[in-house]
Amino acid sequence: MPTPLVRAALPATVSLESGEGQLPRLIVANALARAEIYLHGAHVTAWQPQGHEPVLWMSRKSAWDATKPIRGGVPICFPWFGPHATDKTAPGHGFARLLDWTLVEARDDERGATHLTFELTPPAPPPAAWPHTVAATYHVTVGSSLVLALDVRNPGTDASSFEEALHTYFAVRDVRAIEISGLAGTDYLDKVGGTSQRNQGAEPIRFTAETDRVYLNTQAACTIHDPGTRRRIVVRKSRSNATVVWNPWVDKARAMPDFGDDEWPEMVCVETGNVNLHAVRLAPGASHTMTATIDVVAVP
Ligand code: TA6
Repeated sequence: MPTPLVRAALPATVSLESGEGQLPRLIVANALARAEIYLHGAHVTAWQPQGHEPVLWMSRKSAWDATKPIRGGVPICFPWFGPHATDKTAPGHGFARLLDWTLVEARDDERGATHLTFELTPPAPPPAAWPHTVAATYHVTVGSSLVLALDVRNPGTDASSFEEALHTYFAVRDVRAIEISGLAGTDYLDKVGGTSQRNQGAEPIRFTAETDRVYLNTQAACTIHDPGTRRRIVVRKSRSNATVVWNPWVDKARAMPDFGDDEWPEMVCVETGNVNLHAVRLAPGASHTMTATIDVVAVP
C-alpha cells in the first residue's frame, strides 16, 4: 500500500497496510513487542509487550475516518487541550490528532526495540485558532517499554504557546477495582460539574463516578494497579507538569457516538501533558520535548 506518508525505508519489523477505514497503518512486530500506529494523527492504537495482554484500550465504536479522531490508544492533543479557549468552532483537543503525519525514520536498535519518527504536516495556512507556524516531531519506541516523545519547535519569528497531552487510554479489567498511585497530595482541577480546585490527599485515586481531573504541578510517575489483570502499568514522564485522569462513566459514555455504552469499565485515561497553567511558551527557534515511558509489570 504505497503512500506519500511513508518517506522511510522500512525494516523487516515494520510493515505498512490498509487499516480500519482504509487508513494507512503501520504494524510493528519485533522480538519485544507488537504495536499498531496510524499515520492519521500518528495514533498508536495498540501496544502489546511479549508475555503481556494488550496495554492500550480501543473503543469498538471508534470512527475510522480521516476527518475524525480515533477513540482509544494514544491521541495526541495539540496545540490546545479540551475546548479551544475562544473559538467554539475549533476542534476539541486541537488539530494534531486529525491530521496526517509522515513517517520519516524507522530502525531497530541493538536491544531489538523499534524506533519510528513521525513529522506533522502542519495546517497551511495556520488556523485562526492557533495562528503560528510549527514543526512537530513524534518519536515512538516500541519495545518492552513504549516510549512516546513529542518534540515541538517554533520555526517562526514570534513566540508561541501551546498545550499538549498524550491522551493515553489504558485497558483495565474493571475501572471500579483499580487504584492509581503517584498523585497523593497533588492539587487538581475537577472538571466534573464545573471546574473546582481540590487536593488528592493521601489516598490513591479510586473510581466510583465520572472522573475528569487535571493534576497540576506534578512530574511524578503514576501507577495503575489492576487486580483484574494482575498487573501494574507504570507511566513515567519528563518535561510534563500536568497529569490528566479520566473515565466518562455511564452518562458520558452514552453521550459519545464513538464510545460504546457499556465500554466505560474497560478503560482509564492517564494522560501526560502540559495543559492549563502549564501551557508551554516557545521563543522563536526554541523547542520543547515531552516524553512518556510506559511499562507493564505482572503481579504474581
Ligand atoms: O482528557 C479528558 C477529556 O478532556 C475529557 O474532558 C473528555 O472530553 C475527554 O477528554 C475526551 O475528549 P474527546 O474530544 O476525545 O471526546
